[in-house]
Amino acid sequence: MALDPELLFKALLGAGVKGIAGVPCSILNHLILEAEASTEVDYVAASVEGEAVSAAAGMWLAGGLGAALMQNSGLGNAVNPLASLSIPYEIPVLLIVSWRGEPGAKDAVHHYPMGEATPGLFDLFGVPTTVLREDTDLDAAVQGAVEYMHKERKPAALIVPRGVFGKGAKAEERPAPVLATRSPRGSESTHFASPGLPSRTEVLTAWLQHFPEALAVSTTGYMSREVASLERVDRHFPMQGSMGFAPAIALGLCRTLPDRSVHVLDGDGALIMRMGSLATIGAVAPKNLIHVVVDNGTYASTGGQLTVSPQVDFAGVALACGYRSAAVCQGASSLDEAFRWAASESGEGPILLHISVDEREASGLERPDLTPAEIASAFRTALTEKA
Ligand SMILES: Cc1ncc(C[n+]2csc(CCOP(=O)(O)OP(=O)(O)O)c2C)c(N)n1
Repeated sequence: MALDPELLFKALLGAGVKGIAGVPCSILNHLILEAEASTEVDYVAASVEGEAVSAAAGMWLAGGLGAALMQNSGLGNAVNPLASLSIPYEIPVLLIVSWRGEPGAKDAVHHYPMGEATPGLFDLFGVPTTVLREDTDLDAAVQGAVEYMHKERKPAALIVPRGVFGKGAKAEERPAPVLATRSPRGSESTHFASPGLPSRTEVLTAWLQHFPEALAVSTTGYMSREVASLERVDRHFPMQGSMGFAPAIALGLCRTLPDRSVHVLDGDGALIMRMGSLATIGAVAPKNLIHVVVDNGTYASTGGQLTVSPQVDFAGVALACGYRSAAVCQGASSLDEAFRWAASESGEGPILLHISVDEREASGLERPDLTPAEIASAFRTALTEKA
């Protein structure tokens, strides 16, 4: 007899899963409908599978427990945050992955290569898997995976083959998308301008003065090194790895801690890599998110190669995606005014502040002394103690 997706959903709730972020697969449709309809779990429709893993990681960092749901076709999109965030930072994330193209089972031809590779991919990264079959005890499977995750502080995966789930009760209940309410807001950003651009150091120094108590996630590369060198506090998460997914981690924090103001310190290269996060954040619209983009027009951390950011109006894109307000700051002596604006808008987010900087770099930025796992632990403790 087929498994009931509602029972899997209940097993997830019973094991303490508080949030799910995912990209759909038809095999997981009923589980998603359960999650969307439930008030007991927070469901985030992610733009890409790596964003789902990163948002679920953010949920754990904020003291909760998150699951990332995806089709195995999207495993490739999830590998980077799995390999460079969840595993090295020891952030448990429950992966719920459908299994298209399972060897020996009938499926569309384009699913077979990934279907064959799927168990091996998890093995490569040392992620234990449980394949759900029709006779699986769902409570035991989910509990087992979650206990392992808590004990080992590692991700674990539930693999869902085609056909094991019957039709759930919620299939007809999803509300229709409300396309008629869309309104383009691309031209409403605020501008702060003055001669001469600041350096990243000047931006971060001003940011620390304006937001001395902020919780923050900073992006891969020099940004995280520089924040940590200016002020190393546990409520900053100087992320390395998972390039482009600092906003997704912050989204997970925002959903779990809706009363805390959460800042993202992003780079132009990183944001361009994962622009879909603007759409996800715009739709979820966390009021407590402040997204600061420090734009030097380059990938400074890898030697200063040019990005395509001069063509990109990040504030306009953010507004068009549903951010509540956005501003552009071009000028060293406009920084204070821009951060005062951000402070005045905080609580009415998501907001984005796009700051142009020149290419001056601080010298001798060291990597943090702590291991990634120690940084993640300290961050989680700082957030949960004060929440
Ligand atoms: C997925 C991935 N691709 C590439 C890299 C290498 N990398 C690390 S930092 C970085 C540049 C980031 O550029 P940006 O976000 O503009 O910040 P900046 O270095 O200019 O401060 C790159 C390409 C990486 N770590 N991960």
